[in-house]
Amino acid sequence: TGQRLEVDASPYSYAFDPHHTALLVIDMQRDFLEPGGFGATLGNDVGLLQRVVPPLRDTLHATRAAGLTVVHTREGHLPDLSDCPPAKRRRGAPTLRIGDDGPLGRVLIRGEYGHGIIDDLAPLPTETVIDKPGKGAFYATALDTVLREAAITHLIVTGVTTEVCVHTTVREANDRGYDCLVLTDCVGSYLPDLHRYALDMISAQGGIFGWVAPSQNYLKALQ
Ligand code: TIU
Repeated sequence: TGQRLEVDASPYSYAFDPHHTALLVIDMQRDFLEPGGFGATLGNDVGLLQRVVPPLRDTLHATRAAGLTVVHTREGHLPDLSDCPPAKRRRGAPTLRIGDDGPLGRVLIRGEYGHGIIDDLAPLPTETVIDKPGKGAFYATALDTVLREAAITHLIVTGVTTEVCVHTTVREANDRGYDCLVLTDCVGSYLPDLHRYALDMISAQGGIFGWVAPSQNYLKALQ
């Protein structure tokens, strides 16, 4: 019972069967979106990511209503930091390092308040949440197995940040044979220029990593 929906996208129309497509919501955690979290410790203005929330909330609700699979991810580490490469913790000159005590709890540590997904996008009990130690959602996780067991071949990609965890994940997914559509208003960055270039990089060269489109075009296809 193949169904074929089409999204007006760049570089050309993105076709998907909703039974074989998952919405991937990447790292919409307080640690990236709220003051005092990991993103803020790196020197970023975390307010820039807030514009992603309303369109992503609408996209999440419409996707659930249409019955598609939804998968959320969270970046973070075990309390003993055994899954955190020392190089990641050493990098740069943050105000607090991974594992340090901060206003949202220990920075980027699983189970802490800051590690949680924001209330507006809280996962349902039926939805898979993938905890990942890296930027890419496939590295050292069960994501590929989860998707293959659900016969998922297409990914609608959302979340933060565009040129970091979203990009790494799209590249990993593309190499594993998934067709990715990135929703341009449902991904966001602390660095607007890099956001634009990151989206261009995905759709360039005939869709070298995948497709991009505004969420309204995807919602139109779902209707
Ligand atoms: N720093 C930054 O832009 N992003 C991250 O560290 N992780 C994610 O993108 N989730």
